[in-house]
Amino acid sequence: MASLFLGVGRSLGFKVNYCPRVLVRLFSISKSDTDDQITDDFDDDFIYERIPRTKAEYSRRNSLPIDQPDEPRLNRVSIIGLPNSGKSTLVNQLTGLRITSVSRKVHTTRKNIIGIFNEGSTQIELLDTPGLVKLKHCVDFNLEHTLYNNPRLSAKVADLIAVLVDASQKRYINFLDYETFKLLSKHKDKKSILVLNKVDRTKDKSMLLTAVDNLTGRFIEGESIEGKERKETRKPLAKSIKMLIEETEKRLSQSPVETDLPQSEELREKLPKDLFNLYWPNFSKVFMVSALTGDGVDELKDYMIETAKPCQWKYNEKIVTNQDPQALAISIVREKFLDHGQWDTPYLLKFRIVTWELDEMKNLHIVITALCPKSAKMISIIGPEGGLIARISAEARQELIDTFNCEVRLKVIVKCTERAKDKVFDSERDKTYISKWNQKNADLVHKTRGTHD
Ligand SMILES: Nc1nc2c(ncn2[C@@H]2O[C@H](COP(=O)(O)OP(=O)(O)O)[C@@H](O)[C@H]2O)c(=O)[nH]1
Ligand SMILES: [Mg+2]
Repeated sequence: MASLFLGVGRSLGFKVNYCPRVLVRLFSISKSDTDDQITDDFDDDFIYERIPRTKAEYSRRNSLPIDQPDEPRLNRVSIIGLPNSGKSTLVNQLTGLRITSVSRKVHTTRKNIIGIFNEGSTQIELLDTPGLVKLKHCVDFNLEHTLYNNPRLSAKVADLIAVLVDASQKRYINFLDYETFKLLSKHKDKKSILVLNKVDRTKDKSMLLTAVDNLTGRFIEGESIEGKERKETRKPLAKSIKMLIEETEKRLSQSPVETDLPQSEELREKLPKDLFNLYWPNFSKVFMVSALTGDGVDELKDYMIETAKPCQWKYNEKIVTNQDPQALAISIVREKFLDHGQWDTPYLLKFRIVTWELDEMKNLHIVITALCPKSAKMISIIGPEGGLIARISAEARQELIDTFNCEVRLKVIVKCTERAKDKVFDSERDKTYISKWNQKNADLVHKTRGTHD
């Protein structure tokens, strides 16, 4: 089997590091291999500070009773914002753990992910959400419904809505986007805060003040911002914005998926010419942070703790996330494919855990397959001579080490699921290409450097 694999690898011109023992193990995977090999380190003293390493440990933590502290307090914080504004980075920074995936590409977070941290008798539940997009966007790009529903769902259950804006991008700091405005209108009685993120990338700090003015309309909790030099230029709470909020609420009550700006003739006359001049006058507070470096994040954290309401805790103190370790590992590998892959190719991939073992030395052995439905895309996933997949694997392995706080041996297998007969060939090049990929067991196995058995 190993030689067959190597033959295929060589015929495709890829450099494949291999070790016969690994391949034998790889090709003789049985169902029991996919279960966690339970080495129960559940009683470790460090258990609070890290993410569970096995599904068994994850389930056991979840089944623990919740010990309520004296005078417990809880704050459920929904973190919403446009794709790439840094929501997941912020959740990781606030929890001090690598709970959720971060990537330069959009739509890395596909559904709500919960991160939890406790401070004294206060529990903070952070809801990391997919980027806010219009329904039309989800339909056009055939995205999962969770991308549309989940941010809206999280705002519904939250005590505090934190709107994250990428302050390093001029186009985001001039006005609030309508999807955010709509969500805030729908929950206008809830506490909300504005968080300007990526301040480390903003060289011109006056831009940040302009952003605050533009996004709040110079209003905090509906009141004008007081300030000597600001007073002169302060604009009154525009009637048009009040009307727009009312109109938006009315339309949302009729149809919760309404996505366009209100277009009624009467309203259009009264609204500013530039309908995109939106702001939210009811933010309780504005924060300027760098989720990446941690600048300003402590102030935000303190605010979340201060505004927590007396309420029973929802989770046992040992629980840090609702993500099971295998889902987390998949999201890390996907994130690396997204970071390095071309165009939309990485979005086509489906991931499966083939092996997940925690050995007695507390090393994790993970094998993940990436299933690619299109043979023509394989080359852009693997890269010339397998260079890209090597980089992806190495980076994913490092992230996994940081996440699980232990040594990780990772193998990533890219497998093409397209069958030749399903494909209409349109060129000689395609024919040879596909036939190569459809040879029996034409999986490309990449063994991450440093993982030789
Ligand atoms: N320079 C800088 N980059 C950031 C900051 N926060 C997030 N990023 C980067 O922005 C990109 C998107 O971040 P991510 O957390 O995935 O955004 P999300 O889509 O809103 O969850 C990633 O490349 C992050 O490293 C920040 O404060 N400063
Ligand atoms: Mg995200």
